[in-house]
Amino acid sequence: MEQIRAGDALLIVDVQKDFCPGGALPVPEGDGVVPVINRIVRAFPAVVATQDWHPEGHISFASRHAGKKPFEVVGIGGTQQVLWPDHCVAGTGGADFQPALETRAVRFVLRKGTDREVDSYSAFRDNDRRRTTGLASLLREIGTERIYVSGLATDVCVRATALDGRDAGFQVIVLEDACRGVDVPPGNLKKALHEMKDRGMRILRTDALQI
Ligand code: VGL
Ligand code: ZN
Repeated sequence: MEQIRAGDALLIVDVQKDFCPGGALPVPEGDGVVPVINRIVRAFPAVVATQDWHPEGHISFASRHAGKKPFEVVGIGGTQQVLWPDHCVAGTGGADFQPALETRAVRFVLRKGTDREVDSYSAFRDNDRRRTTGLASLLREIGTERIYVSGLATDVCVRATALDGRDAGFQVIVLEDACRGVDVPPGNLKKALHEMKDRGMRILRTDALQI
């Protein structure tokens, strides 16, 4: 059993309508993370939730690129970018938290992917690694040592957030049953879980938490 303690923070990554069934970029069973997160959220001394929050015409939208379709990959300024359907447009209903998500214990909401010209999968920095979001400083400032990661999608934003969190010097625990993956291309979800394990992250189920 894992004891939650002072210095722990829960990150809830992108649990938004557009990533749930019926949304613009649905993650299979995306809404399945909601009851799991709701059950554990109050046990954490600090909770940060992120929202993917793109301006219209965002660089990651296939619609921005003539002749390209969602899920194709293009090279943009030296980084490989998967193209997605338009999703999580700032201020639209699709960018809202999934309505059943318990947000009362959320202390900070961090919006990412707000620059029209660069994507940000990670809650810590943009994909081109030029700019941080300020999250690492914020977490340090409030005394965070360990972060537990939950949300969507395991192989995209959860993965990038977990890896960058570790690079930023935090211990990282990925809560496997509190995440769901897009698995595009197929096999990507398994690959992401292996990669996180290989890089020293602990992968835990929420029933192993003492709450
Ligand atoms: C995400 C694809 C595009 C995510 C965000 O939150 O995992 N996936 N933008
Ligand atoms: Zn996005």
